[in-house]
Amino acid sequence: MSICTLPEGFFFGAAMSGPQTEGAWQRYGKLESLWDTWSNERIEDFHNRVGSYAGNDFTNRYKEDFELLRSLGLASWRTSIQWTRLLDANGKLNPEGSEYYHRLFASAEAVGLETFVNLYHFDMPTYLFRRGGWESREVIEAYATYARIAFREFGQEIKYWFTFNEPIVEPQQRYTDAVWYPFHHDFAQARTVQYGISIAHSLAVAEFRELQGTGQVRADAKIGLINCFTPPYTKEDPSEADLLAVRMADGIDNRWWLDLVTKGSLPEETIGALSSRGINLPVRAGDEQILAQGTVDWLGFNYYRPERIQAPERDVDEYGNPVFASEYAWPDAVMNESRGWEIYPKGIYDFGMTMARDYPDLEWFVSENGIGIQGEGAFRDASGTIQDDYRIDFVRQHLSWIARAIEEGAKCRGYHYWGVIDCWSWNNAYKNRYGLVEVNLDNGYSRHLKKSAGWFKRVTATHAIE
Ligand code: BGP
Repeated sequence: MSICTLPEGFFFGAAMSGPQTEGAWQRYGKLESLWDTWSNERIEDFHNRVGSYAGNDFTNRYKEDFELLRSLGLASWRTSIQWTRLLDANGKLNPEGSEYYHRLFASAEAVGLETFVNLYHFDMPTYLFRRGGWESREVIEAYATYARIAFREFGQEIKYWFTFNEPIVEPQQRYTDAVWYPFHHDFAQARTVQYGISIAHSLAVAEFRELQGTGQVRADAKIGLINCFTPPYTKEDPSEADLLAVRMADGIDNRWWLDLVTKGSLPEETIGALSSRGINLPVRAGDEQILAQGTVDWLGFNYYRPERIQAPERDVDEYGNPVFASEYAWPDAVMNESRGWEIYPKGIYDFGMTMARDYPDLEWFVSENGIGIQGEGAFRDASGTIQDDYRIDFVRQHLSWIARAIEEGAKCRGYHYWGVIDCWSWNNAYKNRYGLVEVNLDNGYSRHLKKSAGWFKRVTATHAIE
C-alpha cells in the first residue's frame, strides 16, 4: 500500500455543533430555536421521533469527551455557541448561558484542546424567525449584536472564530427544497435569505475587527466563514447550455461566498443572471460598504460531495421558480446510499486547486468531512466493536487527495473530521452515524471506539496516510 504524508504543522481536529451535541435544551436559560419548535410541532418528521432535545448528551459529558478527543491525538475541536443560549429574549447576555460556555472552553483548554467557535449553525431563535428571520434587517442587526457580545465575552479565550456554518444550506433546505421548517419552495425568498446572511456575516466581521482593534479580542485571533463547497462537474462533452448551468450553480453555491470572503463583494455575473430572470436582491444604500467588510482571515471548507450539473430541463418549475440548472446523473457515481450523497474524494483536490488558482492568497482548512452510515450495528464484531472499514477507506482517500493538493500549492492547513463522536443529525436524528466513536442510545449515551478511531489515531500521530 502506498503511503503519503501530510506536512508537519498540519492539524487534526473534531467538527461539532452546539445544537447537535449539547442537548440540555431548556437548561441554563436556553430559548427555543427553530429545531425545538419543529420538534415540538411535528416530532413525527424526525427519525424515530428523536427531536432536538438531547443532542448526544455532551453537556453532561464534555470533560470525558475532551479526554477522548485528546486520546485520538486531536489538537482542536469546533463547536458553535447557540444564540438561544448565550442571549436572553431581549438580546442581552444570559449569564447562565455564558458561564456554561466559559466552563466548556476552560475544560477544553485544560486538556490542551484548541476551541474553534462558530456563531451560527442553522439555529435561528424562534422569536427572531417570527420577526422575519434572515429576511429582516432587524434580525440581521440582532445577529451582529449577538456576535459583538460573543466576541467581547470570549475574546481573550478564543482564537479561532467563524461567523456561519454552511450559509448556503438554509436557503436550500428551508426555502428552496422545502425539507426543513418552514418548508418553502420559493427561489426568490431563498436568495433574499442568502443575501441577508451575507450582510449579517459582513457586519459580524466588522464587529470583530473593531473589537480586535481595541484589544477586546486577542491580537492573534482570526475570523473566518465555513461553507460546504460543492465542486461542480458536468458531462464529458458539454454543450454551451450545460456550461452556463454549471457557472450559475457554481456562482450561487460556491463563488458567492468565495467572492464575499476574499473580495468583499458578490459575483456580478451571478447577480446579473438572477436579475435578468426577475430575482432582485433587497439591496439598500450602504450595503456595498457593509459587504466590503466581509473579507476574512481564512476559510473552512466542509466537503461531503460534488454537484453534477446539466442545462435545465425546463425554464420554470411547478412552483413558478426560474430553473437555472438541472442535476446530471453521472453514470459512474459511487453513492453513499444511507445519505444519498455521491462519494467523490477527488473533489476535495479539484476544489482545493480551484481556490489555489482563483483565490491564491486564501488559507483554508477542511472544516468537515465524514461519512454517515445507517445500521452500523451490522458491522459489530464478536468483541462488540464496529468494524467501519468503509469509513477508514473514505477518510484515507480524502486525506490522500488533500496531501496531493498541498504538494501542488493548495493552502490547506488542517482537517476536522465531522462528528468524531456520533451526534444528532437534524431531522435524520440518529439514522446515519458519522462518528469514529459510537454513541449507544440504549445505554445512557455511552461512548465506544469504532475500528476507525484506532486508525485515525495512527494518522494523527504519524501524519502518514496508510
Ligand atoms: C453538514 C453540517 C453538519 C452535519 C453534516 C452531515 O452539512 O454542517 O451539521 O450534520 O453536514 O449531514 P447530515 O447530518 O445531514 O447527514
